[in-house]
Amino acid sequence: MWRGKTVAVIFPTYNEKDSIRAATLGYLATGLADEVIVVNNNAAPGTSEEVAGTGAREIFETKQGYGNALLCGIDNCRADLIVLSEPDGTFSPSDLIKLLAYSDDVPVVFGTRTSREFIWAGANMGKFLRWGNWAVAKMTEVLFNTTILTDMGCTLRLFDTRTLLRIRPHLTIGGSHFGPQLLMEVVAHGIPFVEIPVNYRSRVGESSVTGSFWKAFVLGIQMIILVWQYRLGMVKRDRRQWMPEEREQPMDASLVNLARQLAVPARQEEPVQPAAKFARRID
Ligand SMILES: Nc1nc2c(ncn2[C@@H]2O[C@H](COP(=O)(O)OP(=O)(O)OP(=O)(O)O)[C@@H](O)[C@H]2O)c(=O)[nH]1
Ligand SMILES: [Mg+2]
Repeated sequence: MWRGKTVAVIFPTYNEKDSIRAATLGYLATGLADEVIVVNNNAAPGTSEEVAGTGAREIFETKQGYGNALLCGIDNCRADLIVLSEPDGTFSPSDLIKLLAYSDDVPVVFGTRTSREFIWAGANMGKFLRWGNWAVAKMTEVLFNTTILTDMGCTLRLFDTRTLLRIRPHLTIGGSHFGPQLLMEVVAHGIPFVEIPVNYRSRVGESSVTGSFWKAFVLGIQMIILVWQYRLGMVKRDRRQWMPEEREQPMDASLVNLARQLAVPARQEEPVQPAAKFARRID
């Protein structure tokens, strides 16, 4: 729960049997996620057993593909805020609070995996992937005059559910470049967003997409074609633009006062005894 809004985390899963349990428990342990929805996309045998007993809801999507799996999760989610993530150990549940903090200001928060300080040793974010993602994102930023963009395909993203309901009819890609299409539809609908750095770690198990240079290369070309298709108006549709008045009103004064009355008084800290604190060292 975040400021009275329910929060759901959606995991598409295909080949994450060895990491899905820890990832699920990690998000639930934050105390911020009300629900974890695991979308089993013909996943490796044993995945359901790992999910069982964690408290996550497992649903099944037989149509193969990253996009199909995420869309199935979105269509089966009723939370106010929807977070997309992966259960492969690459993302940190502790980053959830960072996404939520920005959701107070904008209805969509994209993660970026290309900030150097947030890329952990062993993460699959070498020069080609990092600069490739950065270049296509910068191209998109310039072509559409958006706010800063440095990553096209980071799964870790937060959406106010109203934004997903609006763009849902336009989401048609069932495969790996679903992520860039989701981003382009947010842009095409004029939905305000921000991009924030998120931790990116090494994957548990084999990557089936960006682990292979050629697969990543083809995905990059598909991303560039997709962006230009949007730019050249080839994905013309009737889109209801996001209006500035759709921004949520700031909490009114009565709510702020009520929150103050309900707040638990701060705990009185024990006064620190300097002598005692340093006693050991003085000895
Ligand atoms: N490759 C693949 N992934 C799927 C499929 N269905 C769901 N997924 C999920 O898509 C996510 C991305 O797949 P990964 O193998 O982690 O690929 P990756 O190299 O991390 O790709 P990026 O996250 O784009 O860097 C994982 O959470 C998968 O479980 C599918 O049919 N194929
Ligand atoms: Mg992954």
